[in-house]
Order: sequence, then C-alpha cells, then structure tokens
Amino acid sequence: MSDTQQNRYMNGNSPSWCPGCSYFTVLSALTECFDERGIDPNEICVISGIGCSSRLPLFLNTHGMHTLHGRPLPVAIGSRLARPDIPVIVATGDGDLLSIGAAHFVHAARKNFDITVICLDNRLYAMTKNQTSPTSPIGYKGSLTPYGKLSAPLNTTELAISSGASMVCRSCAYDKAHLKKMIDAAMNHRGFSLVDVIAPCRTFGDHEKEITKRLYDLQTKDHKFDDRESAMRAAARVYDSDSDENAGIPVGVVWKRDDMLCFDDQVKLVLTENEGKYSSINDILDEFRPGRGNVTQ
Ligand SMILES: Cc1ncc(C[n+]2csc(CCOP(=O)(O)OP(=O)(O)O)c2C)c(N)n1
Ligand code: SF4
Ligand SMILES: [Mg+2]
Repeated sequence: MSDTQQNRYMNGNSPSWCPGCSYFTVLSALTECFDERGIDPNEICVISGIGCSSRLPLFLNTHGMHTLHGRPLPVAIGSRLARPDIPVIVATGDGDLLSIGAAHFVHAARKNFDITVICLDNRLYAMTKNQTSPTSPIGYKGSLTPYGKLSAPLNTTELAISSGASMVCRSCAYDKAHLKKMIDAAMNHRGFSLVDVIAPCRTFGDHEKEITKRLYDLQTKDHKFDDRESAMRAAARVYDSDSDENAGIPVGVVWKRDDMLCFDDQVKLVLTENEGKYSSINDILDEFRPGRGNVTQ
C-alpha cells in the first residue's frame, strides 16, 4: 500500500511512541488491514483505555475514543449497541485489559459481544514507567518490585477462551504480515474476538530476538481450533509456561467457533420469539423506562 492510501486513516498527529516501539507495527498492520478491506474511515470505530498502547486511536482519522484506564470495553459495547452498523475495535494493553479492566473483559467475552479486541501485550505497565502487569513473569523486576514479581502471570488467551470468547488469536508485532492476517480474521468473525499481540516495549523490556525464534504458526501444524482441548493446550504455551526457555510459542487462530450466538443474535431471537409485540430492542428497553411496564418508581 502507498503512504497516501494508508494515510487516509491517519489524522496527521505523529505517533508519540518511543522510536522502535513495537506498537508502530500494530498501528500500521491495522490501517493496512482497513485499507485492504476498503473501509471508509467514517465507518469504523477504534476505542481504547489509557496506556502507551491505548494511545493508538489518537493517531487515527476514524471514529474513536480514548477513554478511562481499564474502561474501553463498556464504551465499546455501548457504541456497538447504539450503532450496530459500525464495527468496533478495541486497542488496549495488558494492564488496561487485565488489571483494572479484567471484569469487563471476562463479561464482554462471556456475553460474546460482536467486537474485536487487540491487546498489545508488553507484559508491563510502560506508560507509568515499568511496573509489573498481570502478564509479567514471576520474578520480573519492575520499578515497584525490586525483588521480583511474586505472583504467577495470567494467561490472556486461556482466560478469553474460558470466559466464553468465540474467537481467540495470538500474534506478534514483529511479524506484521501474520498480525494483519489475524486482525483481518478477527474482524471477519461474528462475536467476541481477541487478538493477543506479543508487543515488546523497546524502552523497558525488549525481547525481540528471544521471542521471534520461538514462534511457530498453529495453522501450519494441523491445529484444531474448534476443539476446546486443543485450543486450551495451545493457549497454555506462552513465554514462561515452560521451563525450557527455547520452547515454541504458538501463534495463529487458537480458538474459533461459529456456532456460539453473539449478543446481537440473541437479541434478534428474542424479537423473533415476540413478533408483533416488539419491532426493535428499543421497544423492549421502553418497558423499563420509569413509570412504564416493568419498573415502579
Ligand atoms: C484509574 C487509573 N488508575 C491508574 C492509572 C495509571 N495508569 C495509566 S496507564 C497504566 C498502565 C498501562 O499499562 P498497559 O495497559 O499495559 O499499557 P502500556 O503502557 O504498557 O502500553 C496505569 C496503571 C490511571 N491512569 N487511571
Ligand atoms: S515506553 Fe515502551 S511501550 Fe511505551 S512507547 Fe516507549 S517503547 Fe513503546
Ligand atoms: Mg503493557
């Protein structure tokens, strides 16, 4: 793609990330993906929380919102429900999504809202200058843990699958072609999709060499992504899940089911079952307005 084409998704603000930050590649993969899909900037919405990773929508010429730390999902769900015709992407970090935002993540996945979450996981809080995050490995020495992190890391892909997400992918910011493929596949999916991106922080923890040589693509390995046992086995393999630090880290579509009804489809079912009574979800919501039907003041 030419610069000009990609730039129609950029608003002219220069990304304020450190030189060499892996997030540049995520931004580039996302805009190239929009371009290849022929998306009008006016027909897509990118929502984030707070963190270096959550700065991503600040550079885009699309609809979007830079919300509160940990709260991109409630805002994304609201946007999706209000404008089901506009696809919603969430750009978030491991701290934003899995610390303060963890409950939103679990329940958004469980309810299978039709949104795509891209988690830029650098395994630390970068914006606040290197504290441990839920995905930091045991022993990680952050600015507030000089003796090393004591608790075990949380596994994002496992958590997403067990919470009820209908599509879970893993990719790495150091392989843009693969990342683009995963974002595109997640956007094609109807239901809650997660793209868990290994996206190291150049300033506080750069693991480029060690990571790239360990990645292998599940889609070249006869992986059964619709089989829960196979998916959980692949999800379990992350950076530090193995005592062998050279062990492979699988990337690709880890889990995908097309037979899990997303929230929108469940609402449609209710409307069909109550044909004649309601013509849209607003008619149902009207019954809950003060002084009406189901609500007493
Ligand atoms: C309610 C609230 N709590 C804490 C903070 C401070 N804070 C800002 S960004 C951040 C962590 C960001 O980590 P992550 O989401 O992993 O993003 P990264 O900077 O690593 O890309 C924290 C704790 C805040 N802004 N608001
Ligand atoms: S501190 Fe790390 S994550 Fe934040 S912009 Fe710099 S390199 Fe990227
Ligand atoms: Mg982080």
